[in-house]
Amino acid sequence: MVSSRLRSRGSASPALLLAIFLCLFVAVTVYVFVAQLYPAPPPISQDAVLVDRQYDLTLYVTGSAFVLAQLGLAYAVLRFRDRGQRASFLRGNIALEVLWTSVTLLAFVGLGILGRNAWAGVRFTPPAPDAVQVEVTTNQFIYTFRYPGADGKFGRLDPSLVNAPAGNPLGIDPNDPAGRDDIVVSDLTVPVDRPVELLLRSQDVIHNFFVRELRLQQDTVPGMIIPVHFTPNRIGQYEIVCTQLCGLGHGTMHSHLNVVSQSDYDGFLKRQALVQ
Ligand SMILES: [Cu+2]
Repeated sequence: MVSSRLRSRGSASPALLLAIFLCLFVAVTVYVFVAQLYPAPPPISQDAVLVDRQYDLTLYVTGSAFVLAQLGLAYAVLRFRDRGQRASFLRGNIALEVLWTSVTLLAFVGLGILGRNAWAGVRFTPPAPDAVQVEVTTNQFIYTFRYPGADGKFGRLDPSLVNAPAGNPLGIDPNDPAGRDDIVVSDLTVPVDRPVELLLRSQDVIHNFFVRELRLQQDTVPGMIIPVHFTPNRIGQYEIVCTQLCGLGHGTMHSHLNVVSQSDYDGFLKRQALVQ
């Protein structure tokens, strides 16, 4: 027993193997990010560009901390390995602990403050007065979009009138004249280069409205109307998905955001006004 302990003393191979593993681990992780193996689709709004910049900054800061910490660990594993010496014991170091706690605090709070513009811009600032307003209603497992029609006013909703088979999935009150020209569709169509304000609602459980190209993800919550706004700057069709595990059909819950020219948007509203 004693002789086998003596034999294992001073062996560099376990420490060396662990240090090599840590270096490889760092190299592979850095490669996955630098090579951009899973790139995000191009952003389609200025807010999305801000989110991307913030993401990159956060990645540089936390990525540098990760690389330094792992390489430091590899160095320490090798440098302070068992050489048969007596192990020394440290009761902590107040100065060091204050230092690394402050640095971590500064990094987290600082990144949070810097990211505030990207996150809060679409939520806590009012949209432009000429924003196109669309109400978004989620339920298991569909999206329903409502436009206010020619009068610019949404009709009153009455939950007791909700009846999808009868063609009134939102419960629009037929006695409210403001609701007679409301347009209800299952895809979201908006004009390019114009501010759009969404009013997010949910009829049953918590769902989510997520468009990757907008870098915009917002829960929809029963009993709340949550406004978000954005200005899409690229014509195209983009997927809208629900990112809350909202029930058995969650995986099928999606719709489309169609960003079209102003004339196509006018045509869409005219066509829908005729068929509603
Ligand atoms: Cu959902």
